[in-house]
Amino acid sequence: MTLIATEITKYVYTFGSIRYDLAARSYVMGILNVTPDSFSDGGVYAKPEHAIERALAMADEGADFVDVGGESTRPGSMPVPPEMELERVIPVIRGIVRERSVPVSIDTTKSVVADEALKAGATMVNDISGLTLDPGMMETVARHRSSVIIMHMKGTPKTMQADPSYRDVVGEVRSFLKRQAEAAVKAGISQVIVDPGIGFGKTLDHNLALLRNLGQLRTLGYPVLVGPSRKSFIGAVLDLPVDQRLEGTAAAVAACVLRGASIVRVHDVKEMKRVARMADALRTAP
Ligand code: HH2
Repeated sequence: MTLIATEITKYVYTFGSIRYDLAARSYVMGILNVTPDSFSDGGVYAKPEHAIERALAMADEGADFVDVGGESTRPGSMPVPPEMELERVIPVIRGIVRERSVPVSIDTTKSVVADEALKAGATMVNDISGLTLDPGMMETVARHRSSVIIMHMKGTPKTMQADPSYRDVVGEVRSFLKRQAEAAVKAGISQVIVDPGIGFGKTLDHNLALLRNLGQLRTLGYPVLVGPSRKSFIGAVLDLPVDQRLEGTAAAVAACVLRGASIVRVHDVKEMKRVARMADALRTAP
């Protein structure tokens, strides 16, 4: 009996006043890059008022989360100082939580940024380094009783696409996520989400292998998030530039949902919400 109860409640996570059963359906996370240089929307939402407006629009389009980032992590990008990241994200987070109850995550690898963002109303930390870059991050997330997304990345954004190689990409990514998730739980973090890190130190074949074998990440026992939106693996398959990757993103989102992803991180919320709902219906059909 206990086992069944545990299984049922295991993926029920709370984000402030919002409670989601991450096993019941798929959830859409809208991307908000408050940066001048992100790979697909750099500069568009650099002003706080434009960023807040976009976040509210995404919430109205059905975003289940809004992920706010103040540092681009596109291949080749350089880190920005924490003061600059804070200046970009804090007014935006405050503006969103004032207007909507949609859970906000902070996309950062820095514990000072995470700390301030959580104080400003964010309820989840999205760490693309999987809690490895900043030694203070684990304690910060635990202290705030925040949720965390642990993402796999090989190397750093500056160097990660310089000939990445693996003996067994799915096995290595899985082992990393398992190790970091277990460390997070041990540090007192109870709501952990894992992410294979599409495009972060991976070739086209690595990305496709991870997406094809998402089920192996599911067996870790944590909800899985995937971020395929507009990424270069879609450009490589379809030979299309970043502004023409909507259909490729839709195919990837559908595949992720069918293979058990709980959350998809996307730019095109309205469209991908429809894709995710359709894929949910296909996944759960009797
Ligand atoms: N991808 C990007 C940034 N953050 N976080 C998670 N958890 N998973 C991802 O796949 C992921 C992420 C890169 O995409 P984007 O935010 O659109 O671009 P940029 O890093 O240039 O701002």
